[in-house]
Amino acid sequence: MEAHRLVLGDLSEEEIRERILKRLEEPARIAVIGRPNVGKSTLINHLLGEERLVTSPLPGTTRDAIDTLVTWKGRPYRFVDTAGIRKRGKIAEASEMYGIIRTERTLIQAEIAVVLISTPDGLTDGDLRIIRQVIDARRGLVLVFNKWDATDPKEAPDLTKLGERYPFLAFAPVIALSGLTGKNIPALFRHIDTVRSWYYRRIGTSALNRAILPVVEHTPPPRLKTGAVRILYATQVQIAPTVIHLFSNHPDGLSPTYLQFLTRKIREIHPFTGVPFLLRPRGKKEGE
Ligand SMILES: Nc1nc2c(ncn2[C@@H]2O[C@H](COP(=O)(O)OP(=O)(O)OP(=O)(O)O)[C@@H](O)[C@H]2O)c(=O)[nH]1
Ligand SMILES: [Mg+2]
Repeated sequence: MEAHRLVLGDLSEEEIRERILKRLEEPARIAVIGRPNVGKSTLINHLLGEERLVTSPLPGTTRDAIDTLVTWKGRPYRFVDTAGIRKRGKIAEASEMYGIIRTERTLIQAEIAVVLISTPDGLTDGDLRIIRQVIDARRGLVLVFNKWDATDPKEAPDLTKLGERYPFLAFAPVIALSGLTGKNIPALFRHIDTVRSWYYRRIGTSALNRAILPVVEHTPPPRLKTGAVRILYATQVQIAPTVIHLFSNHPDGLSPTYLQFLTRKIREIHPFTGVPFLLRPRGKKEGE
């Protein structure tokens, strides 16, 4: 799944900076994904300003992923349209599986996933499954409520409440959009830029520990029967996607709940907007 990761290893700070800058000069790679018929091809068409991609009211029009290079304010963005999934009677379930595989394939090459949700349909289980795929692949995430033009303003969802209702989505920017009319497309690019800059963000070890250690001291991990679980320090070991190692005398004693709590606390200082980062416990003895 890691097509473009930057493992920091023994790289010097300067080498890390150079590699990040080189990556950021390349076109942003964006996967446009979502359930059939949510408007993926229409959005990319609008960006292109021409009818190069086939859009139609039938799900499954797009046979293969197509790359589209778009220039916005002088910067290049490569959008990948995910093929629609043909649903036909008995093969509906198989189609759904193909959808998951195709989404996964598109995600491998992408830095950022723009997940389209149909506003008139609301957030469905199918949408949530696709969003979880993005989080599992740890790609940058921008949530888009598309077809906003087709919703009665009185019925429109309150997007500022989404993170309260679904706390696991609170890290991601969410916007209203219409790929048909082009409403809010500048905001889409703004959010893509923000998420991409966090996707390539390197937080130095001392800055990271200034964010973590006071929290750990104030609210240490729950004790095990065998003794206290201590957190020694944290360090970012990978960029794109972000991986942070958390060194502890009992790495297996850190519960998912505590890791989520620490993740939330890190985000209060280093928001990693739209970036689902991984906090991975690692073993180390004190003083080692
Ligand atoms: N009102 C409105 N309709 C839209 C919008 N975007 C797409 N549509 C309509 O929704 C239908 C599906 O659009 P597509 O762009 O083909 O959707 P898709 O996600 O590419 O579909 P598949 O490739 O089949 O998965 C078409 O009838 C579009 O005209 C939008 O922003 N507003
Ligand atoms: Mg399509």
